[in-house]
Amino acid sequence: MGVSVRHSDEVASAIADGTPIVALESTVYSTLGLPAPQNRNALDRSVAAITQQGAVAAVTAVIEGELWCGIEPSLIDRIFSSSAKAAERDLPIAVGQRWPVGVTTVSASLAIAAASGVSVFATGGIGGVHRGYVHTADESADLGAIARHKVATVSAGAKSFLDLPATLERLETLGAPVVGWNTDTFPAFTARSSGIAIQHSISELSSLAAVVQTQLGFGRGILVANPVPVDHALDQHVHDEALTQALNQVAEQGLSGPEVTPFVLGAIAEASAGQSVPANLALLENNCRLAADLARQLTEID
Ligand code: PSU
Ligand code: MN
Repeated sequence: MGVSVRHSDEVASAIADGTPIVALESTVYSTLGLPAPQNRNALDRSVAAITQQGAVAAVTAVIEGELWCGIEPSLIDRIFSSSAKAAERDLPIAVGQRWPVGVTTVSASLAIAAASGVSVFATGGIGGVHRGYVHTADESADLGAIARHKVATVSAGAKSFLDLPATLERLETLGAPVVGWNTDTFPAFTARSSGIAIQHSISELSSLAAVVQTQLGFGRGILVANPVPVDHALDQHVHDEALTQALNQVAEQGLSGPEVTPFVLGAIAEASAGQSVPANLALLENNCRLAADLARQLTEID
């Protein structure tokens, strides 16, 4: 007895006939991830990038207490205004208590994708180990989910406000391989590089697919780190100033738990005078494109 997941007609037929599919989260497209109306624009661009590369996009969410992998187009508007964040551990609550809408984080999306047999997932930047972890023990559920579920995650590394060395250490402990797409350093979301070395850089789609296929064969996941496109990286000075301001605000307001990430993302957008948003959109689109290429290549191996 597994969980029951609903699919749009388009995604249901893609599952049935083996068309490549890329799962997407919904938190990043809600008010928690990007300011309106850019969140809608971000989803349109993400879906278009996946479609152009010959794959089908499957947005995950909880709607009226049901899990969706490939939301029905008539229901998609529900996610743009939602602020009900659902991580993996919230899914049983969201279903059991019939939440009208729950926007899925990376961890929740991976659980739903895996339950639907979808092998590739794209996001912007994953969550990770927060700075000050020794005091708060705040580590995103994303990391465990990336390792545990039989799905490849494509992201522009992890967000710059995290403790990135600790994030990579945790991925190692959890047994999640990290491979760079044309990079031998870990990307830091709107920055192409954090300066932290990662061991494996891959630049051929066929070898990426072979690595992913092997790890999925173990029934487990992998992180593919794809740097933001050169022209769209956020100016480092603008970023650093905005980040310092945002982190000070978190400390002043004594924020903790699931509200930290949306707050910091919003504060960075504000403090960078909106400059972080186009970078965010560009890297999302870029990850969707690579994820679709990977999904296509995987179906060719099969
Ligand atoms: N990356 C973004 N915007 C976001 C997130 C990631 O560019 O909104 C979301 C993702 O859904 C991710 C979540 O899974 O933040 C992590 O939250 P937390 O740190 O509370 O685990
Ligand atoms: Mn947390």
